[in-house]
Amino acid sequence: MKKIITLIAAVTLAACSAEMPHGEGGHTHAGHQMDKGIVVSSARVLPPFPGRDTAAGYMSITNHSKSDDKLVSVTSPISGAVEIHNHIEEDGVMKMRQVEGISLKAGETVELKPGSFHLMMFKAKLPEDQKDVSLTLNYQNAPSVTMIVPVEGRGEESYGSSHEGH
Ligand SMILES: [Cu+2]
Repeated sequence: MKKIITLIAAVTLAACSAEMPHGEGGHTHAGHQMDKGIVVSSARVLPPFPGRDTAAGYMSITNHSKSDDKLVSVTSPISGAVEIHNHIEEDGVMKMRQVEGISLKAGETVELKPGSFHLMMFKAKLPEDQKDVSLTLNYQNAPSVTMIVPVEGRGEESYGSSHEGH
């Protein structure tokens, strides 16, 4: 873990140095804050199945910045424990695993979707009439972002059993 942090720090430093020659006015922020940053799209929350209390979260994350970053944690007022998971194939069987975070390589898009990376929101408090959920995404380098995400199936057609198998 320490090794990874050092490596990313080195990459960020290199990106900052590369931007120095521009010498734009008001260049008081760190280099990575001057980029377009990280853009999240198609974010949605799948409510728990009847009798369950675990909600799932899906989205598409694009890192438009020049340096690699990482989604390290997610928080939400509806759940005291939001975990980042991945599905990994082991001996031909798909297994779900909690992961430390999701690497967001510069210029690349990562999809959180069924059968791949996803968010698990345990003990979710999501009343029937609640149509959206606040999610805060915490990155290793970029500033944290809080966004309002629609609850799937509430106000539009549901994908139904897309998170089956949990
Ligand atoms: Cu999961």
